[in-house]
Parts: sequence; C-alpha cells; structure tokens
Amino acid sequence: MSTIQSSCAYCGVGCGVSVSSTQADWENADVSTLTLTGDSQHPANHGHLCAKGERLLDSLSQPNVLRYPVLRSGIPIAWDEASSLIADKFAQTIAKYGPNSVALYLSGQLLTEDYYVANKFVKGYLKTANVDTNSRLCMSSAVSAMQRTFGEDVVPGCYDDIEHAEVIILIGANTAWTHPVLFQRILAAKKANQTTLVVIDPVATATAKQADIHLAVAPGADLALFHGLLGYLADNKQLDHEYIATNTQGFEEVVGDAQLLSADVAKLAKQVGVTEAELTQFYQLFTQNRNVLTASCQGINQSVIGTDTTNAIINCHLALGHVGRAGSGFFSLTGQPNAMGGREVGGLATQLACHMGFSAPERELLADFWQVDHVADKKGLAAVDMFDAVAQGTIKAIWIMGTNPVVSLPNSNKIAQALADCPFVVVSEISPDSDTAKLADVLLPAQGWSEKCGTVTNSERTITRQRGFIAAKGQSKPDWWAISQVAQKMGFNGFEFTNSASVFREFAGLSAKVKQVFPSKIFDLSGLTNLSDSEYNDLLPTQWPIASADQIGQQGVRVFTHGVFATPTGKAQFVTPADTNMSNSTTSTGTVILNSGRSRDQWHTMTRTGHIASLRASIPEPIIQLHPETLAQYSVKEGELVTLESDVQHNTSQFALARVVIDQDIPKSMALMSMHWSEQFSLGKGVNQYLDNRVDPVSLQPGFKSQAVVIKPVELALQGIVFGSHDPSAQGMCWQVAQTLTTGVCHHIGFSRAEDGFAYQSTPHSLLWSANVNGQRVHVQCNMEKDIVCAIKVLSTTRVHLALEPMNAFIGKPIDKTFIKKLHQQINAGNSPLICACTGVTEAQIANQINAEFDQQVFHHGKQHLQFDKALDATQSSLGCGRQCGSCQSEVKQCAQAHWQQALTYVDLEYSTEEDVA
Ligand SMILES: Nc1nc2c(c(=O)[nH]1)N[C@H]1C(S)=C(S)[C@@H](COP(=O)(O)OP(=O)(O)OC[C@H]3O[C@@H](n4cnc5c(=O)[nH]c(N)nc54)[C@H](O)[C@@H]3O)O[C@H]1N2
Ligand SMILES: Nc1nc2c(c(=O)[nH]1)N[C@H]1C(S)=C(S)[C@@H](COP(=O)(O)OP(=O)(O)OC[C@H]3O[C@@H](n4cnc5c(=O)[nH]c(N)nc54)[C@H](O)[C@@H]3O)O[C@H]1N2
Ligand code: SF4
Ligand SMILES: [Mo]
Repeated sequence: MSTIQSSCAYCGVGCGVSVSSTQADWENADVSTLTLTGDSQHPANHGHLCAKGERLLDSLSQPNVLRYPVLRSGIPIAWDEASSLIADKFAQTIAKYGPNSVALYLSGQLLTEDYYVANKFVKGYLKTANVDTNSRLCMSSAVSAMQRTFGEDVVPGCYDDIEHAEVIILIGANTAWTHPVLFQRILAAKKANQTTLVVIDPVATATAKQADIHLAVAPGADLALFHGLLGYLADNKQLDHEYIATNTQGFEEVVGDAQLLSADVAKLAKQVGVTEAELTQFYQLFTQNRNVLTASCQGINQSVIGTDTTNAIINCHLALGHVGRAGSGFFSLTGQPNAMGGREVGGLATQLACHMGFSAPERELLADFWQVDHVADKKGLAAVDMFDAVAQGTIKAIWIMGTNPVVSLPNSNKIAQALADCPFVVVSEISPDSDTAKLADVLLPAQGWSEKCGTVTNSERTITRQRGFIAAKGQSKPDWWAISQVAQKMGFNGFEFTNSASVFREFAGLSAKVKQVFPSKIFDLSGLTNLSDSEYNDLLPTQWPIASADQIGQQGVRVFTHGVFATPTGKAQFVTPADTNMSNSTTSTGTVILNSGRSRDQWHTMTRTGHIASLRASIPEPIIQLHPETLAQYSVKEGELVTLESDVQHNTSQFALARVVIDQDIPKSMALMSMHWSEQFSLGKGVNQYLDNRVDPVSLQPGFKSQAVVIKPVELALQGIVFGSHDPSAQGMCWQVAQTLTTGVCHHIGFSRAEDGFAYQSTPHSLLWSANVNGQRVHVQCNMEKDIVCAIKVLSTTRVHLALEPMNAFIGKPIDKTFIKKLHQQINAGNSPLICACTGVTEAQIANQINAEFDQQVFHHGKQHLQFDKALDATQSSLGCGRQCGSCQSEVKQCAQAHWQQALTYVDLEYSTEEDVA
C-alpha cells in the first residue's frame, strides 16, 4: 500500500488528504481501487474531513470530462493549433484596440503556480491589469479592510486561536456547513474550555442552532452593531489606550463617531434588529472576557458596505489591543481552497504580485525582476466592471479559467449575453457542461484535482502541496502550462517553465526581492527560494511568512505580535465608516430580501458535486425558503413553484425557478435560496439572474446577499418525475431539474398545460394508466423498447413523492405481472429526504428510530420520565447519522425533535383518552 498526501479541492479550511493505492503503479491505478482519508498529520484537519471531502474520489467520475481542446463548432483541435489561435487573436486584438481590450478572469480554485503565470502574462507582458478573479465575489471586502487597517492583506491569527479564545463570534458565516472541519474544532474547544459561541446571522442557521447566543440581526446591521460596540467600549472605559497611542492612528475620529451610536443604546438596538438586553449582553462579552475572536465570511463580505463593516469589526479588536495575540482578534474565513494564494500572486486586478500596489517603485521592481521594460501601470477592471466592458464591447477577447461566471456573477443573463456577443472567448475547464464552457470559442482541457500539481494557501496562511496522483485524462494540461504556451507563441520570454516547481521557485524569488526592497511587507516566501524539485515535492504544510528554510513545517504563527504594521507609518489605521445608516438591503412594499448562499452538500455551481448521488439527495430540486407569514403574503403554498422578479430582471421567463419550502428559521422579510443552481441542472437557471451588480465602493465586491425581489407563483397543470429517457426540449415544459441517482439520472418536470404533460414522450405504444395512490391521483406512462422499460413518467396536479432509486431500478428491465403493483408501492413509499450525507440516513429512518426509543422509554420509565437527549444519543448511535463529519448534527437533532414532539402529542392524547374513559 502506498500513500500520497494532498489537499482537499474544496473550501479554505485547507484540509490535508491521504490517498492510498494497493497498486505500485499510481499512474495507471483504477480510481475505484483508491482510498481517501483525512491526513492525520495535516495541521488544518488532523485527519478529519467533511462529507464533501470524504467524497472527493466520487467527484472524479464526472459524466463528461473534457479531454481535448475544442472549437465552438465542436471540432477538436490540437494544443499547438489552439495555443497559436489564442496567441494570434490576443495579439491582433491588442494591436487593433490596445492592451485593455483583452482580459483574463481567474479563480480561487487554481493553484498558486497557475495564478502566478497568468499574472505575469497579463500584467508583465500584455501590459494591462485586466486580470481579476472570482475572489472578487468572495474575499475582496476582507482584503480591502485588512489593507486599510494593517497596510497589507494579512490575516493576523491562526486556527490555534480557537483553543485560546474565551468567546468565538461567527458573523455572516454558516460555518457548520461551509467550513465544517473548522466548526467541529470550534465545538470541541467549546466543550473542552466552555468557550462561549456567538453567531450573528439574520437566519437561524445550522451554525446558529449550535451557538450559545444567536443574534438575529437585520440584514446589513452588522456595521452599526460593531461601530456601536466601539462607542460602548469607550463609554465604559474598556479600551487599551496605551496600545492605541503607541501602535495606531485615526482613533479620535472613529471613536467620536462611534459614541454617537452608543449614546442611545435603545435606538441602536432597534436599528440592529435585536432587543436592548441582547445588545448589552453581547457588548458585555467584550468587557468580561479578554480573549474574544471574531471570524467573518460572506454575510459580511458580500455587501455594499462589506469593507466598512469588516473595518468596524477590526476597529474594536484594535482598540482593545487584540491583534496578533493568542485567542483574540479578527479572522477572515477564506472561501475557496486557494483564494489566499491567488491574492499572494496579485490575482486581483487591483494589486500586483507579492502584495504590491501600483506605485512607481513597486512597478519598477516587478519590471526589473521579469526583465520587461514596464508592467501594467494602473489597476485593471474588477470582475463586475470587466464583464460590463465585455458587454459594452470594449473588451474583445477574454480567457476564463476555473470559474463559471455565467452562473456566479450577479445579473447572470447579462453575463451570458455578453459572452455570446464577445468576439473571442477562451474557457479552461475540466468539464464541457458548465454554462460558461458552452459559450467558449475555444475550450481548453485543464488538469483538475487529482491530476494537477502545485500549492494552495488556506485561511490561516498555510501553504500545502496539492499533489497529482492519477494520470491526466486525454490531453488535459496544467493551467500554467496552457498560459505559458500562448505566451511563448506571442513571442514572450520568461515562460520556459519546465514544471510547477520551477514556477514556484520564481515566485518565491520574487517574494525575496520584494521583502528586500520593502522590508515592512509581511508576505515572505524567501525561505523557499532555493527549493530543489524534490524538496518542493516533499514540502510540508508551512505557514508564511517564511524567511528561512529552517521554518519549513512551521505552524501556529501569528503576525503583528509587536504592534508594528505594514503601513507607511508602521501604525495600524482606524477606519471611520462612511455611513452607519447605510444598509446592504433595499426593500419596498410587496418585496422580500433575497439572501443566497450555500447548501451543506453542494459545491458552487455543482460542476464537481452535482453528479454525486449521495450529495444530491438532500436537496433534489432548487428550493426557496420562506417564513410561513411570507407565504401568506404572497398567497403561495409549501411545495408550489415560484419565480422571482427584481429591479434588474422584469421576468418574462415562463420557467419556474424554485420550489417553496416553509422555514420558521428565516426572518419574515426574507427569501433564502442557494447559489448552486444553473442551467446545467435546472431549466429555471440560478438565483443570480435576479440580482443586480451593485458593489461595495472600496472593494468592488458585489452585494449579493440582500436585494429586494418579488415572488411570483408559477401555475402548473401537471408535474412529476420522469425516469429513463428524457427529452429536455419538450413542448410546454416549464420546470425541469436533473437529479443524479446511484443508478442513473431522473428529471423533475412540470407543464403549465395539461395537454403538454400528457403528450410528453407519449407514443402509440406507451402503457398509460391513472390511479389513486396515497390519496393522490397519478398519471403513469411507461414506454417500452423491445419489451424493456425505457422510460417511466409519473405526473399529478401536485408534487409527487416517489422512492426515486427503486423507481429508477425498473428502467432497462422487462415488466412482469406484478409490475404495476410494485410501481404503485414505490409511489406509495414516498421519498423521505436525506438528512445525513455521510451515512445516507433519511428523515423516515430517524423518525422510526426516535419513535422506537420513545416507546422504549415509556415502557421502561413511564411517560413522566422521558429524556429526549438520551433518545437522540441512542438514535445516533444506532444509525450513525451526524457522527461522521458532524456537519448535519443540527439537522439530525431538529428532525428527531420534531418527531419526538409528535410522539409527545400522541402520548398526551392517549393519556387524555384514558382519563376520559376512566
Ligand atoms: N458546502 C459548501 N461549503 C462551502 C462552499 C460551498 O459552495 N458549499 N463554498 C466555499 C466558499 S467559496 C465560500 S466563500 C464560503 C462561504 O461561507 P459562508 O459565508 O459561511 O456561506 P454563505 O452561505 O454564503 O453565507 C453565510 C451566511 O451569511 C448570512 N448573511 C446574509 N446576510 C447577512 C447579513 O447582513 N449579516 C450577517 N451577519 N449575516 C448575513 C446568511 O444568512 C448565511 O447564513 O463557503 C465555502 N464552503
Ligand atoms: N448569489 C450568489 N452568488 C455567488 C455567491 C453567493 O453567495 N451568492 N458566492 C460567490 C462566491 S463567494 C464564489 S467563490 C463564487 C464561486 O463561483 P464559481 O467560481 O463560478 O463556481 P465553480 O462552480 O467553483 O466554478 C469553477 C469552475 O472551474 C472548473 N474547474 C474545476 N477545477 C478546475 C481546474 O483545475 N482548472 C480549470 N481551468 N477549471 C477547473 C469547474 O468545473 C467549474 O466549472 O460564486 C459567487 N457567487
Ligand atoms: S472542511 Fe471539508 S470541504 Fe473544507 S477543506 Fe476540509 S474536507 Fe474539504
Ligand atoms: Mo467564495
């Protein structure tokens, strides 16, 4: 058995994985013979993984893998031809329209080496800074805030702070689902050290449910909350004036402004959307505890006031002297596996490599290092402006790499149109099926996770080697290699890299040079400049700054520990927010605030997780979660289909976007939908078609999280599911969602006219019948080919619940006498939603088990001595649910609690009946 260490392909926790093979010949090993576990030696996860990480090997069996470069016509071409074509088109465009007519749009899922080469190509040789990344949609507000305060994009703390904190505040972060391994570490610390966990989120999320205190703030009120906190701490003489005087600037201005808020706590509480008691309780945590850690994510970043809000949080910690000290301060949770690495090499259009800006000395250093006469002389276009420029026709050639902007950028229909109209679009992908890939003039096959090789940096600045362990599929190539080919074809020197190690060495060398000329910079890889290929291959997870090779393997590093910062004066800067009355949200009568984010089991636009049956089962169709009172307001019912209308999109589409789910955890003013859906999986496309592209003025990050929309019911005459063969462009279909099962794919479908539903795939030979099953009138159509079932369609006027996997099992088999009976049994069985992705445990199983535990307790101890916690524990021990990666613990508990409550009602009923009889 041999083992290779690598890193997880998903979130910014940056877990290490160990892949093992029984075969010595890795290159030719069959993926099904490999095993993957958490790397017990990796400092980020110590062997733990979440449900997505555990299924990394399943992600490799994609239905469609891109293997060769392809033209829009579908004709495959050779790499040599493809790179010549791209080089020619880019050169011609620049010659005719200037350097700013071209752009690259990258991703936090690329490796540092890919990112470095892309930036060198664009900023050094194409002479434009039009190279931006999806990190703009993700981390840029945190980046801008840290730059403003600390002088550099540097997260001061590390994961070890979790164990040192007395209070941990998660703000705008659903960490239980989005950074599950870190959340389990927080829960363990909470248990061991009685750490107080506070969650600040308008929604009672799975994370909030496991907290000691949940502050359900109004959307965007976080800015007032933290700015008011600064005033409160000053009012109550809690600040560290010595630290403020010695190490900071700008305090007087900000504190005066903050005290205007704290002067009237009752008014402030109202603005924040909490009670005065809740507000004071929260503020007192800062006066009663020394070690308070605040970690933020997209609920803060994806807002038009994201940078000011982050600065308001940092201001409080700064004024308490809580920077670079164990267990306290501000921590930015990174989204993607290498969003941090991208920022290091200058992936954002607004910075240069190694955290440099565009000042003359910084540009000269870079030009000198790359041996070019000059580099791009000013900031380039950030994501939203970049695609606006594509739409306006000023950018005429764009290369998109490792991201799916047609789904993930706001106002996504406009993005799709812009790319469709753009004269030259190159997309580097692992799958030809993404919505963006379908618009490419040239589609390039990239090596994906498991094939590619390089480095990534996680939330706490740890660089980990991502190692390839299987042979590259077809002619897929590393992204850095593809850029180098095009650069060389354009006649540029400096792209003769032989492997990822050679790229990394150059990057580390640049870092050493930057550190030498600008010693106040914190970012430092100079200790890695002289790595040999084999040292690079063996590189241990290492946290930067790394000034010497002796530091390889270092962990638990904090920066700014001596109160010296990367600003010109060496002092940290307090930042006064522009306007604390500003909110991220817009509302008007009849609208709700649309909140969007992540589901527990899916990754982004689902290109890598949508085909994994066990990850698709928990949320088979797009859903929109609404508070029961909001349903009444819109006259919609649970299970009905709706679409949205917003200021940007006056919706003329007849397609349904999502199914309504009642949720008491959502505030009344809000609708919540995930960001994951796209045209690849759902006819209704995704949520971003209804969001406009307003941005934070400092960071230019889109304010995704809270925009006003109107909910519009979509009337369906017939809806249901089709198994087996399916015609996606059938007449009159207005709802269509593809779901992968373990044995194939089924489609959830809907029709606004009943005749279209009946006509769908109907042939003169179809077997047709209608029946009452489970109190519902269902219309079944079964198509046969040579006595073998090739399609089964089940429709009804309302939603049909089916046991999906057993239904799909009829496909491809002959029918017998019991066919209809067996089929009705599966319709009768319904479809119990999956609760735990790791164990495959459904709601029905939890219900059965908790009911059994209930009966046991009543039998042994009587109705007066029921203990829910004991029953829950027994249920989990018996089924295993919620015990593996832990990210569904709150859902398991909620589900068990609901059925326990039901059992209690019955017991009371029985009790009263007995009484009555007596
Ligand atoms: N399962 C899963 N995990 C992931 C990802 C994934 O796709 N799937 N993606 C990764 C990436 S790239 C990222 S960036 C992270 C994102 O990780 P998170 O930021 O944790 O995830 P989100 O669901 O986008 O949003 C977090 C929370 O912000 C809340 N929120 C909305 N508006 C406000 C507000 O005004 N104030 C406050 N305080 N909260 C608000 C939402 O209700 C939501 O619960 O997740 C990473 N991890
Ligand atoms: N409404 C709303 N919109 C959002 C968000 C939100 O919360 N709400 N969140 C935003 C955030 S934080 C993020 S990070 C973005 C994410 O949005 P995207 O970056 O658009 O999402 P992904 O699905 O991760 O896209 C990555 C693409 O790269 C491909 N790929 C995978 N590996 C490789 C590789 O090695 N090389 C290449 N060349 N391609 C590869 C995948 O198949 C996939 O198509 O979405 C943003 N959009
Ligand atoms: S928490 Fe899960 S998704 Fe994130 S890096 Fe670890 S295993 Fe991967
Ligand atoms: Mo992200």
